[in-house]
Formats: sequence, C-alpha cells, structure tokens
Amino acid sequence: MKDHAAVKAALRAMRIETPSWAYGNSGTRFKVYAQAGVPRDAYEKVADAAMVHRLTAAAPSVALHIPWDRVDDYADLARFAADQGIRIGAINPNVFQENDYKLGSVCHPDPGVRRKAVDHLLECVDIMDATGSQVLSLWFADGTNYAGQDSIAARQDRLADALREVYDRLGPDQRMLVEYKLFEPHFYSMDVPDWGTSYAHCVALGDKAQVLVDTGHHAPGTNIEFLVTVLLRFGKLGGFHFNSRNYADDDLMVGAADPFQLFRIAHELVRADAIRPDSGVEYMLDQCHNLEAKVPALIRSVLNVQEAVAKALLVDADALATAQQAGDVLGAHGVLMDAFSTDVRPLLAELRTELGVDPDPIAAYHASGYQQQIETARTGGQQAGWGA
Ligand code: AOS
Ligand code: ZN
Ligand code: ZN
Ligand code: ZN
Repeated sequence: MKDHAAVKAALRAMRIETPSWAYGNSGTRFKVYAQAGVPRDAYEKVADAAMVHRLTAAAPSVALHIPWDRVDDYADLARFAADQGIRIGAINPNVFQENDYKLGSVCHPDPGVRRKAVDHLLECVDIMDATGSQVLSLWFADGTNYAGQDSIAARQDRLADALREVYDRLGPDQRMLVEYKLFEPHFYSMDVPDWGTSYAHCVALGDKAQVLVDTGHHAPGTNIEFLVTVLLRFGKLGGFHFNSRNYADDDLMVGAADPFQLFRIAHELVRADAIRPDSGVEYMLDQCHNLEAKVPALIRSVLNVQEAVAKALLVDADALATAQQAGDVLGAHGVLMDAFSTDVRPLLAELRTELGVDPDPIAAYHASGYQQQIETARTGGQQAGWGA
C-alpha cells in the first residue's frame, strides 16, 4: 500500500471543473422542473461554482456555455470569478440550438450555415482570450437521420475544414478538445460518433487538438478505460466530461451508476500519472441535476471523483506489476480489488481538514445557509438550455 501522504499530495493537486449549465434548471424532453434559487445569469452560476470550490477545495474553475452564459464583458466575469476564488475554465460553444442548424452546423450542406457556425466557434476563441481560458470544448450535434440524407464523406470534409480554421485561430496556450457521441440528436449517423473519428481529426490538426471523453457517450458495454489508455498512450487524451449513465447520455452524477467503472478509469489515469494539473488532462463534469438540488449534487460529484481517484492511488503498483509479470491472474485482480474495496472516506476527511475545509462538505453546505440565501435572493432562475 502506498503511504497516505503521497496519496493525499496527489489528491490535493487534482482539480475538477464544474459546468455552468449544471447549476441552471434542466430536465428532459418531457419536462423541466424549475428549482428555487437557481442562477439567473452567468455571474450567479459562477457564484455557485465558487461555493462548490469553497467547500471542497477541489473545484477551482467553471466551464461556460455560450450563448447560455453570454455577458457584455467577459473580462469582468473573469475578474468576478477571481474575486470569488475560482477561474473560468473551458468555453463550450453552442452550434445546435438554432433553426439554421437543423441539418447540421459545421457539416451543414449550405456554406452560409457553415460560415455562421465557424464564426461562432471563432467568437468563442475571442471569449477565451478575454477570460484567460485555455480550453475550447467542441461538441457537434451534427448528423443525419436517414441513409442517403446527406453525403457522409462530404460532411467529414466540411468538418475537417471547419476544425482547421478554428485550430489555426488558437493561441499558443490554447487547445481544442473534440468530443464525440454515438447517437442523439441524430439517429442514423453522427459526424463525430466515436473516439476514433475524433482522434483521426485531432491527429490531422496537430498537438493543440485532443479528444474529449464524455463518459455517457458510448455504446453500452464499451470499455472506456481501454480507450482512455490508448488515447493517453498517444498523448491525445485532452480531458473528460464526467457523469454517469445507466442507458445513454443520462448525465447523472459521476460515480452514481457505476463507481467501479470510474475506479477502473481512474486506475489508468493514475498509472499514466495523468492526475496532475500539468498533465494536460482536464477533469470536467457534464451533468444535469433534474430532481436533486444542484449545488450539493455538484459537491457530491466532486467527492465521488475524489473517492475513485483515492482508491486508484492506493493500488499497490509494485504488487500489481509482480502479479501481472508472473501471470497471476487472480493475484493481479486481487490487488485492484483490495484498493477498490478500501474505505477512503477517512483519508479524504483528513485531507480536507488539512486543507482547512469541513471534512464533510455536504453537511457543511446544508449548515451554511447558502441554499436558503439563494432561494430568497433569486427569483426567476435561468434554464440551462436543456439536458446537457
Ligand atoms: C452533449 O451531449 C455533450 O455532452 C456536450 O458536452 C455538452 O453537454 C454540451 O455542450 C453542453 O451544452
Ligand atoms: Zn459532454
Ligand atoms: Zn452529452
Ligand atoms: Zn451528457
């Protein structure tokens, strides 16, 4: 077993980014349940994200979604975030919510629509310049519903052209992360359906383009830790949208549906020394809290990631390597399971005490009066968009 000081040092450095849209009202295609106290603008979302960071000491940035978080002055929003003790993280463009994008955005058959979409992506790089953000998170809803509806090949060409134009606009410290999704909103073909397609485009673009793995975007049964390992090996894992799923893009709290899968992913990340903030792997949440209160749900999500990573850090790497080398199947598996079965909550409580935060951040949230405060102060909260 590793010594606890090393485990705590690794956890102390790890950063988890929360998404602005998870603080807003959300729901399914059937119904959005409005909650009391949800933010009315980007500033209030940043304030909620800062509260998550104050209580966890592990979530020092918040991702923005444009236009849901449109403000007049992005530098001012970044200053507000800094005053609150956090910073603006990834910028997420939206090229899926306008009628023009019915047949696609950057892959649309009409060059005029493609121009509009690329211009929005370029505008988002301008916003990154103003906020100091280094990550552009790209997800395209583009795809088709019927065989023959459009040329798959031509759409790939259009995608490549658009990505190239945006890539060339990135500053020296900026990266683009290309997210993929198997299906939805389209049900015959998506233009970036899987990590292979994303990877191939990123390789063609260059070092500043990497793959974004949203844990909810695969076919059931996909071995996510396998593809994570391959991407790490080629230096093409840009980051995660963590969430958990039972069926498809459920966007439930990370670690809720399958904590063992999260642990297996964390094990590969720890093995590759990719937990460090300077590893280039971004740890972001992409979730919707439709039933549960949002701020404590995000706190819980941060804790769930920390628990999985703590267990992965406890894996006895020497014992594992020895068992693997000896072909000791049960022994090697046992080393992993010993770590997974460890109750890491006391260790994390100890870490939090050392960091000067409450060992139980959810209890601290309920005791803080913050929920009552926002419910009183905020009326007419903003909808996130829809399920993210
Ligand atoms: C959509 O399914 C993707 O998960 C996106 O990453 C994300 O939810 C969206 O860009 C947020 O609006
Ligand atoms: Zn996502
Ligand atoms: Zn998604
Ligand atoms: Zn999702």
